[in-house]
Amino acid sequence: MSAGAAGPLREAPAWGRLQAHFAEVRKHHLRDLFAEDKARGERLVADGAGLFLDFSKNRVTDETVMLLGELARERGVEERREAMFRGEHINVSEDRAVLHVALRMPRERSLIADGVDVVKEVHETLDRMGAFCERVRDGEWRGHTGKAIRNVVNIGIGGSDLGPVMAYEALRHYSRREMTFRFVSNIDGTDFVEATRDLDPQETLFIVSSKTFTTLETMTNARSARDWSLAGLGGEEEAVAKHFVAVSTNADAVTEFGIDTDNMFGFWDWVGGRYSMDSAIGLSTMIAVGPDRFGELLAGFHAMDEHFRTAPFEANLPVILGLLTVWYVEFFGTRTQAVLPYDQYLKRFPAYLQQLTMESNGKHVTLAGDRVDYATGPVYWGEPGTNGQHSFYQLIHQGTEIIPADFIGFTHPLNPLGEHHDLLTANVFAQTEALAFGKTAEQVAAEGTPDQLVPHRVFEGNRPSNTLLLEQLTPYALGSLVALYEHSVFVQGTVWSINSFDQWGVELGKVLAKKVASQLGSDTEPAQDHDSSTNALIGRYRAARR
Ligand code: G6Q
Repeated sequence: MSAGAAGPLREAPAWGRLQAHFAEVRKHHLRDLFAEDKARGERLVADGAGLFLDFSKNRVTDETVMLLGELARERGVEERREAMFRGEHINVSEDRAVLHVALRMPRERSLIADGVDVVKEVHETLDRMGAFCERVRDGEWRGHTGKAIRNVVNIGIGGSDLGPVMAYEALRHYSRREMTFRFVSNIDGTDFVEATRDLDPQETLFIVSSKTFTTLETMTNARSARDWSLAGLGGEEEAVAKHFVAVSTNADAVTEFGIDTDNMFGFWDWVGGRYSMDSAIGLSTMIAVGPDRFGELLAGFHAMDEHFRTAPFEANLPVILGLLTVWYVEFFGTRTQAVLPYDQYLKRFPAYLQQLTMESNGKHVTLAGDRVDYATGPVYWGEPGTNGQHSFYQLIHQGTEIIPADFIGFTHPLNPLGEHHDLLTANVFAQTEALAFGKTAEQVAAEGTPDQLVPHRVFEGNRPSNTLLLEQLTPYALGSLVALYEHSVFVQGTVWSINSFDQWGVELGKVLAKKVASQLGSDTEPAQDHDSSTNALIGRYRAARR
């Protein structure tokens, strides 16, 4: 079977078997599944690349796991995975290879894609990045007035922002504490103004991160940054050279902006924005934690890539995670997936995952261009625990929807402090236990609860969760965790036969605002060439601004 050539999903033999199987499984409560099978909690687990997954608290049996594996095989997950690793153009709508896995291949590897050894190019860029980062970190790279760089501001949006900011926050423990890192993404001027208000332009380096170097938000912020720098550096144009570097695939646009290509770090069209935090887009991360730690991050990514490529489906973490999502979306009709990291450093991880998952699998046509007749990517969302427990967990426990949840915990804290870590981890285990097993009316009544309150205090349970347990939030662990979700997205997208690597919905937003912007700012009355609502809103705004 050629990659992506799977037939209609509902006609897959395993799909029919899963449907019949679902009719049976849905009747079972997790309480019974655990009571009938004492080894369940030790059997329905998998580990790899430093990550342990307990998926026993899901609404599945061994047969479910086997059938989902069959479905994955029938849908061509193995073939498509190999095609991705070989550098074939599996991103069919953009006719591109999808090779983020090459970004973390070790130096001694080689991968020829479209006639070029991409691993060699990756390492050439990593070496240049490393040399530059060391100069900045050592204070050797001086600003225009001779001062060392103390502040780094990454300007980018979407894939050129969410990865860097998430990684910086996640790895803050390892970061150069005397330096300040800021991230400007929004075209709302507040973002830039607040990010720079207490910074000295003489000590500030801007990294303009944009694959295309044409994105409205980023280019607008970059121009404001240049004005801000020039104003603070005496207005000499050559000052820009010492305070701006670019990360992009568009050398012409970088030059036109006034950044010397010597100060540009490139990447390639086969790196999607949301898959780029381990490319040169991670320059701010590398300045923060240093090239060696960045190398550990890449090693974690690579370890998960290898696990994904080689582990049998039944023991393959991204395959299991991706297939469980398919199982809930298609058969239980769930529409959202919570991700709940019990680590404060991972506070931006859910936001990062939102882009990775929803921009990848928020699609309604198949690779062949037909409208799907099944649901695709769910909404991913979340907040760090335990904070979320004091707000939205109510709905996960007692709402009318089933919300599968991934709990992420670590055995070793980065900041040991009294009992904090045991208490934090106790909450992970207690929450998943409560979600799975709930509390019956009899149990509630036996606690002496007045009759009229019993229904309010019953927890039905039977709510699914995964527990991901890692040793410590190291750069390696972060890489492995991100790659886990990248490949889980791949598995889902392949089963659904959609292209997880294009983003036409996001492209639309990039052009829509341009016309309206010219109408908001024009001196003459603009043509009323929108619908009545949009025309009236433009008129109201113009009147208010007059
Ligand atoms: C990512 C998306 C999108 C993109 C931004 C920024 O997969 O395509 O989020 O990263 O729109 O694009 P540039 O890097 O080209 O500025």
